[in-house]
Amino acid sequence: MVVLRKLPGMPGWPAALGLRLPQKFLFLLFLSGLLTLCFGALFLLPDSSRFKRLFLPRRATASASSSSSASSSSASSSSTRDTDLPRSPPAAAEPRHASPAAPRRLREKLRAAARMAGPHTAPGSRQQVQGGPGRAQPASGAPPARETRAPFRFDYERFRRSLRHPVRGGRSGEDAETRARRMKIKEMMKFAWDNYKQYALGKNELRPLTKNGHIGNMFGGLRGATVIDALDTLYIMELEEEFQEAKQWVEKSFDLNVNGEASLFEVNIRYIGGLLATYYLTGEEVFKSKALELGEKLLPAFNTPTGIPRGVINLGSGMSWSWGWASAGSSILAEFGTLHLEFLHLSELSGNPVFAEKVMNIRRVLSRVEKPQGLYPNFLSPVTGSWVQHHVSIGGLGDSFYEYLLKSWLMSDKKDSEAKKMYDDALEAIEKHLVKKSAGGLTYIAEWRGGILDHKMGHLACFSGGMIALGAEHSAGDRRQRHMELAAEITSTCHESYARSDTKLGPEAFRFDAGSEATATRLSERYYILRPEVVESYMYLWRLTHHPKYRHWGWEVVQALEKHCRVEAGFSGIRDVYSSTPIHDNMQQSFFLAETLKYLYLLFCEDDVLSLEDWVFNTEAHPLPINHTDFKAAGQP
Ligand code: DMJ
Repeated sequence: MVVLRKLPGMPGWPAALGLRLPQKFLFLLFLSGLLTLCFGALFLLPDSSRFKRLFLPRRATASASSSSSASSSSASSSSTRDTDLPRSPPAAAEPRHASPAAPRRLREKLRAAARMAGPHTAPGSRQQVQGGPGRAQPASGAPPARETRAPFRFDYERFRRSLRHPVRGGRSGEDAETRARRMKIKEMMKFAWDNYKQYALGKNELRPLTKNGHIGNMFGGLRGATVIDALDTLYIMELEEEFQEAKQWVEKSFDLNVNGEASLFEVNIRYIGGLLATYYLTGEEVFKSKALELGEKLLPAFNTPTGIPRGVINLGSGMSWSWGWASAGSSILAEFGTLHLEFLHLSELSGNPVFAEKVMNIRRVLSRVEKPQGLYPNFLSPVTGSWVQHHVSIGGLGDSFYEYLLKSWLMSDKKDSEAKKMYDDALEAIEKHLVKKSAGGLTYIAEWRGGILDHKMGHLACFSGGMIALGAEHSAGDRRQRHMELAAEITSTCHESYARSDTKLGPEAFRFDAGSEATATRLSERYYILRPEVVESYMYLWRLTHHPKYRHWGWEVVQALEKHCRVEAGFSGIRDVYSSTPIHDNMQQSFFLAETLKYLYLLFCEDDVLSLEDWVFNTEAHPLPINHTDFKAAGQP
């Protein structure tokens, strides 16, 4: 109407009826042009899928699907390098609606949309995962695109048939003492859970002295870290009622629509790991869908020039950044190197390769970057892909990166030979440069700062006894024997760090200098926060050697926990392991239920409970299945 009024000599629509023939002709010509323009615009508007569905013939949907997969193929290959990817990509399925006869501009526009949607439309993608800021859903809340193929479905029954042992074991034959000790650990788990439930359900951890909950700032507004971390332990220990309580909380109260700053690493190992493991153990869909939904929320952290994710992500907005304390905006080796196992399973369960692509890209960057003396420093720039500082450690900041190399290979049923080679090479460099023997004959793994050794081992580094033993078990000849000995020696050193304290619990870090041997020399390193790494190594060494000393040492830990950490309403860390009447830190860490108690329990189980032939444990002790059947090392070329 506005246009009509502006035309010279045309006062309005009724007056147009009185026009002469050439004028009428011109007017009709103009009108038909205008209509064509409007009709065309319906297709070119960004949110035009509803109109297209109305106007395009049905068969166009199917015929366009092949061209959509071609365009999405190029999308996936460039996705991890595109820093400008939108956080909520447009509907990935839109190209399926493009008619082969649609104008070239339209087809180009739709292809561009698919490119922006990136990996969500990668070839072979059979299902869009719902939820999260990165989710692929039709724009403006339009109904989901019509699928032309059957939606992807993970075959849970087939997976269960592929296991070699019942998950909770099937053999008996243990002696009465072993059974009694296992039952004691089960009682400790029930006590830890019951108190958490009573005083802190829905918070992240229990504060057992003040009998309330702790939320903290590690999980970006997510709650219930202890619930998620405890689920699989409750299940394995056959604490059925308690497992149901935890499951109900997940179903009714676990809210993923949060808006806060989370550690990518912690959310992955505790929440995604815990949910995935519980899904595989029970087949309950709720755990799978929550894991996938949360996994989608983590994807924006990978939008960096190298695809190396930043350490912190806002789960609501998708904004991500590096830790303030990490030098020059770097990402941490143990954080971005500890995503591989969980992300492969997210792809396996969703049929969406995006997760596997993200971690395979991390692998690519790490395998190409030059390593000083073959070692992996702990700080890498997500912008340039180069090391920022030459600090190397098998303890904090480095630890689980090495663990995940070995376990990626094991989880792939030994097909992922690249991971195995990286693990072997890294361990060789560690043996050559970092493994030392103290004056008193204790083997330890030192830290390395630009070529200078720091003769210190953190409690965290004590997981390495178990890891090296697990790797040795799958090696041959010389290397097998050498690594098994190294693993036993390191585990023994870690045991010494416990044995030399008044509480028989180990300090946060211990040193081998200035006359000290496996003891903390600084006040700030004397605390114990219910960490699992030492009992984790006992569990692996027991399973792989059956030497009774590992059960004996594990039982010493149980007694020390009972004596020094058990309080009226749960278990608490202590501030000084060298004090026989230690002060409590008022915190029952969620990893105490996920790891410490689980590894202790498994130490007193038969080997077929969560058999190492069927499962690898993620770094939070959540069991993930080995791919005996068809879950190929997804994302590999
Ligand atoms: C756990 O959250 C994990 O084991 C992680 O890899 C590092 N350490 C803590 C427990 O000590």
